[in-house]
Amino acid sequence: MDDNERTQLIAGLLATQARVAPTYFYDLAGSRLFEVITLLDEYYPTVTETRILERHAPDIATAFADAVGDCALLVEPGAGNCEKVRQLLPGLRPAHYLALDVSVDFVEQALQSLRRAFPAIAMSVVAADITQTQPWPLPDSRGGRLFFYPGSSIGNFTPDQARALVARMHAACQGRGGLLIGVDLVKDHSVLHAAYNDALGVTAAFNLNLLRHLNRLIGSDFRLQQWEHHAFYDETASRIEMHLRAREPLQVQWRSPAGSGLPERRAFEAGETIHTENSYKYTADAFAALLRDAGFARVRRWTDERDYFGVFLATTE
Ligand code: AVJ
Repeated sequence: MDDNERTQLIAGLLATQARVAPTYFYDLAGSRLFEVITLLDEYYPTVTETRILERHAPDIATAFADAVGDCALLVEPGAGNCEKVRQLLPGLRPAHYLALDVSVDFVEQALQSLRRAFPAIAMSVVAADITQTQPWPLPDSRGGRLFFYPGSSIGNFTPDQARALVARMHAACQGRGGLLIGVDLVKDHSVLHAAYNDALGVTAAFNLNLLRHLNRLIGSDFRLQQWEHHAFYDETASRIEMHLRAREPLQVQWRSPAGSGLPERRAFEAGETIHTENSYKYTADAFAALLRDAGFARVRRWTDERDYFGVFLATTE
């Protein structure tokens, strides 16, 4: 991490409502904890999406081919363990699979077994956080491009930010391509609440682990026993909010980049929080409208029996 990122991170900690971007959940332990979350009974999104992809991967590949032809480049931002793309590769047969992720080592491990299973497909990983504004490091490709953005990661953005990100993907398709994206849908609040407040406390550990990560990144002295997990559904905003809440009055110190002029400590009152994540939920119609507003010409959707989760294919034609 560079000083610019450190400065942004510390500015977030100093804000009246302290905040840290959810990107910082995913150090090695955080990535592993997230994998455990996906195995929990309460956390329905991953299994539900996987079932939708298993069932409909052939239709999805056909729909893409009908709209734009061969897939020259399949790009997966935030690829993580690369498990979901396995479903797609046999039908889609892209010439090149490019994983973009902040944790290159984690993805590189996953790619080793994927390469053995699909030797005909070129595979690579590049370190990139697509939420940062730098141009995306995409290779030239002849033929259709497909962005694959599963897991409802799009839920971490506000709807305006989400539309802007989708519009960048649309632009990066260069007139011939698509976006295959998974989105968590609005549903009974108790189901949503339980998904972020699991009985085993894995989501709490995942949230608290962010403080360990910060301690390494900015030399802070967060003590985990002084904090607790707090997650709730805000119906008006249509989002889950995750926070870390101070159990008692406390002080935190860190090292700010030289010359940044940023204070190197903050006091938190008991009950004050650090906002660590938003996870927006959409209706299927609202999300289809967002994809069209971002420039895509055509949208197809697949869902599960309970309408818990949506998989959308948006194409340029
Ligand atoms: C990876 C952003 C989709 O919002 O459900 C899971 C992250 N946070 N449990 C989500 C998460 C707490 C997850 N996303």
